[in-house]
Amino acid sequence: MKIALLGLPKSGKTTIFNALTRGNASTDKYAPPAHEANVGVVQVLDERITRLSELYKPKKTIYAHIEYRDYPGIFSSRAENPDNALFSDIKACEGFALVLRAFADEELDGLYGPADPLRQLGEFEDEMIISDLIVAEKRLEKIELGYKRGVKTPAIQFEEKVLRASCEHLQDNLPLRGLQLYPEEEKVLRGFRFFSQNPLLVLINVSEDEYTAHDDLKTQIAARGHTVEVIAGRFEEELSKLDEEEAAAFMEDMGIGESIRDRLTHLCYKMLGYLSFFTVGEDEVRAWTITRGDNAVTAAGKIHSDLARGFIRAECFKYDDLIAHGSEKALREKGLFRLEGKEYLVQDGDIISIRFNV
Ligand SMILES: Nc1nc2c(ncn2[C@@H]2O[C@H](COP(=O)(O)OP(=O)(O)OP(=O)(O)O)[C@@H](O)[C@H]2O)c(=O)[nH]1
Ligand SMILES: [Mg+2]
Repeated sequence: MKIALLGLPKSGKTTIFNALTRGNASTDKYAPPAHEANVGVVQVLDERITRLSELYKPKKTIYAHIEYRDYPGIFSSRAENPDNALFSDIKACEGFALVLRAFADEELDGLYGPADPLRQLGEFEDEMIISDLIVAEKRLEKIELGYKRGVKTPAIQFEEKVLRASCEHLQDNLPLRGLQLYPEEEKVLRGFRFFSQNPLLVLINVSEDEYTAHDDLKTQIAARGHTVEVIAGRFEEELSKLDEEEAAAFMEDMGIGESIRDRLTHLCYKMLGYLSFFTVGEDEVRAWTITRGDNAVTAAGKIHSDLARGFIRAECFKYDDLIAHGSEKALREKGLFRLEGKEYLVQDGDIISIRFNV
């Protein structure tokens, strides 16, 4: 899973990136925008995989992972010419985490205006909407040109209709994620990977002494349909440099229950509607990520395209049942070992083995 860390200049993206990845990327206050993203990978330390690995003692244990991509602050009306190469890089990410600066800093306030998270959120959404509008209008111009040359198919006309509706919506300054679409329309738009179609995980970056002072803001941002979390960025960056025991003591003082890595993992899964299923065996215990509502064939395809192509059945049992009853044998005896067909909707915590024939 690729998550883009986005936000206005100097909102604390790299600070949070360092906290997440235990990295050491520069957070120089005066550095000009970088030209590429900092990239770091964080394991999803799902304790269910750890337990399964203890049970099956496989040769390999593979956790899921999240790749965080920390982009320079290019989404601002003040930003100099945005870098188009970065735009397509960002669009390849599955989820967007937007960092808002809520900590005061005399110099940053002077350069970028006071830390006003709601204004930043508005500005960011506006920039996304404008970028999308430019892309949609360019495509419409091309379609028009095609019509003049006699290129007019039902598919292109359908695309035009969907794009016109999208443009109207964007011109009202509304993000595309709020546009009601039929699945076929959705399919047309998906190809463009419009920015404003993505859900946002909003991270309110506060200073340590204001960690608990932002409940109202959190509620307001959540009311706009975003997933939201308050993060004391610089504090978390410092925590990431400590050993676990030391960090735990500081976290307790602050009332932080889980590491920033674990908190963001849960939030990203929630925002994207992702869930985990597992495969187990002597060779490998492994976590796989799919979207809620995906069926057994889609799950099979994650493992290997042959498994989806030649899918016969999914042998399936629940992680919780395995832990409760101790072994696959006990599950079979209790009738908790199921055979599921193509349409079965995979559940979080399913342990699956695909029967297939190609
Ligand atoms: N007080 C305080 N300062 C912070 C916090 N987070 C970041 N900073 C400071 O803000 C400045 C900018 O932080 P960065 O993490 O580099 O911000 P950025 O969003 O990556 O900046 P660009 O990539 O240049 O847009 C640095 O001087 C950080 O030390 C925070 O939570 N509290
Ligand atoms: Mg940065």
